[in-house]
Amino acid sequence: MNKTTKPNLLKKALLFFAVLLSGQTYADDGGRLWLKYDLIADQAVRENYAKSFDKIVLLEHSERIILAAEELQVALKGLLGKDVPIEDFSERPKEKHKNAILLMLDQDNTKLETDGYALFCKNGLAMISAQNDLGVLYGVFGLLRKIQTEQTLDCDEVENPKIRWRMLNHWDNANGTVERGYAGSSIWKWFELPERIDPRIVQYARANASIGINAVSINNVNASARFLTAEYLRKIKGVADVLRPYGIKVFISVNFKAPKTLGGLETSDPLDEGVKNWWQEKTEEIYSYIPDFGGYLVKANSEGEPGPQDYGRTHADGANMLAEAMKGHDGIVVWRAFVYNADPNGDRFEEANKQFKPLDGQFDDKVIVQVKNGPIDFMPREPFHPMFGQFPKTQLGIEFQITQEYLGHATHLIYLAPMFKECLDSDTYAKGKGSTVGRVVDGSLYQQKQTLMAGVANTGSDANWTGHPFGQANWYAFGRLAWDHTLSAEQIAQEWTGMTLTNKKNPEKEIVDIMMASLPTYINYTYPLGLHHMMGEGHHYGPQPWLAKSGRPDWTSVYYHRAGKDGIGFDRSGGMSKALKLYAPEVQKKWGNPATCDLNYLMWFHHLPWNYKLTTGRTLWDELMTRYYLGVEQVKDFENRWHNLKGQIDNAFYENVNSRLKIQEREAKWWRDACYLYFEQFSGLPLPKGLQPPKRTLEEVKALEKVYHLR
Ligand code: BDP
Repeated sequence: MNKTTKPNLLKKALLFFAVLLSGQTYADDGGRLWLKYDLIADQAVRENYAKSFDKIVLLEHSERIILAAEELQVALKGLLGKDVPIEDFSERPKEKHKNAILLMLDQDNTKLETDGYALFCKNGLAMISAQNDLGVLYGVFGLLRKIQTEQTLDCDEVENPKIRWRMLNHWDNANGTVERGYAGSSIWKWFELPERIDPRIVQYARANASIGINAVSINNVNASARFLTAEYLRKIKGVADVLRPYGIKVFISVNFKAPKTLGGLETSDPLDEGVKNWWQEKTEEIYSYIPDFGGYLVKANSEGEPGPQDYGRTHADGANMLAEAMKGHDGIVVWRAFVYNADPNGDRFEEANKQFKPLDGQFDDKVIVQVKNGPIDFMPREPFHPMFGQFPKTQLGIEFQITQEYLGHATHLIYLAPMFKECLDSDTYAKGKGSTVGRVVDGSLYQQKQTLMAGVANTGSDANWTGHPFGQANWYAFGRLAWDHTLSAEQIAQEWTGMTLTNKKNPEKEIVDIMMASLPTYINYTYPLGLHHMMGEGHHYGPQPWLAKSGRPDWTSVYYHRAGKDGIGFDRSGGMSKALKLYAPEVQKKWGNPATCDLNYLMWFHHLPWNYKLTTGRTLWDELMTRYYLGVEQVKDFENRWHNLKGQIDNAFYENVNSRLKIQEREAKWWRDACYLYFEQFSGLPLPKGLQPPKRTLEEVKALEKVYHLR
């Protein structure tokens, strides 16, 4: 290289390459995620790439472009077994090159947007150009994805992110635990920061950059004010410094009462001058540590968290006050719409719309209102949240849950991209046909400037990051969809499988097929036909459809399924609540009639007799039971198909999934038996022909859940 890289960058680079390489000397623990860079097994494919790449040429010189080049160099060494030198031509940009990968900035390509990249590859030349150096880094990962999945290099494409903020929300606590985390403890290791930065944070940053994630909120939305103390700000700065080279900005979840608890003020009223000043000073202090601080994430007046309503103020008052404190900086305020504290007897489905509708148009430009994909709470299948499409004057972002709180934690194999897609592709009809949730969220429907897709992270200190090895695919898929929500779930599954497990046609297809069938399978043995919220109390694991008493009626199961002698389901078309009215007329029309309502959402909107005849030709009871039983058979089928993959993919990965599938089978039966035995008391009907009743009793099945509450 003609120019020397800065020493701190070199040090960091060496550190992470050391870790990267050390991962290869032991059995694969999954820690390298989809960035394995193992030698491509097919010699012909490998040599074909190798002959095209004799050098990496920098036509621009910046720390991040050097980082990108070094990533490329390490990857090519691993994938092709070839040392490809990096050469700096930034002062001789006119020179011609052959068999090279060119990294450059390009301000003239009008198709390029911020952070996007253009990738051209033909005849031994690959050119990656972008408006900024982060785009170049993304382009490098884009090219690597093609090589890792063994594509022919013949391309001329421009990739721009559809969404501005592609964010992971960590629900990590100061004591190292992770709320709803199933993969070990927090990756941040707060007690070691800032003196010791765990090298895994660098790996984490690389993985995120490789899928375009550019923002991370580091702590639980049920936030401790401790994260705003100088002590913690120094720790957060330590994290931010490591994430920055990879283009990732840090956000902090804040506790709305912090002016009182931390600042010693009398109040935290957002309209109080002292409170405003406190936030302004706090914000300046944060920027003095983290000059590119992303902003605040706020859970307010929800599930007991403090908020502006405690002082008779609105969500807009609270959010705008924080936005005001951000003025003069690039930061934003992400204000969550997951609120349901008003009326425990009403339908939670309606609460966010009720509280936010009068505020449409009142939020500052720096505020994004973050709405969960569905109206209740990350259930395995929810209709899209009725706020989407109904808030033309508010910048809405979407929040998915990547961690599997209601989806079997880390023991069930579930690929979540089809769930994310189902929501993003749903038509709100807000501005006529084609007004999809994806178009609300990417800003194209209402021309909103700030756009956001957030996912509650599933990462932890487990060696493979996510507990269940397939959890990695969900992290990957979330990032890819945040970048481009029009990608298909199947395409993303193929990419991930190719990068992580195998590019051989048959096993790859088999794995992708299992992934694509996994969510419907889980739903079959847990929540068929739109049933929801019947999980074990508190821990949210396993079935508890009999749960009838809790802190609030809408924390029970019976509240949601409403099973009785007369039938089952929550009639939101007018009978039990009017929530369906929150949707556009076209949606109401379709879902409002049980004959035309999507079967997947049936019990979300209708209460129907057990013998109600469905479009499948079966009665409601028979269909429910058929699905419960089918779900278990599908898991067994996954197990058999998985066995055939032995020897065709990494053995540690194989064994890990194999043992988890056994748990999944046991628990699928648990769900099936619980739901059959419990609902049978009301329906009084036999199982459809050919299905065998469980050998255990309802009491025995209930006892399985009780174990979770023993002290
Ligand atoms: C629920 C979780 C709870 C979270 C809450 C939220 O059970 O732990 O705090 O969502 O999103 O699903 O705020």
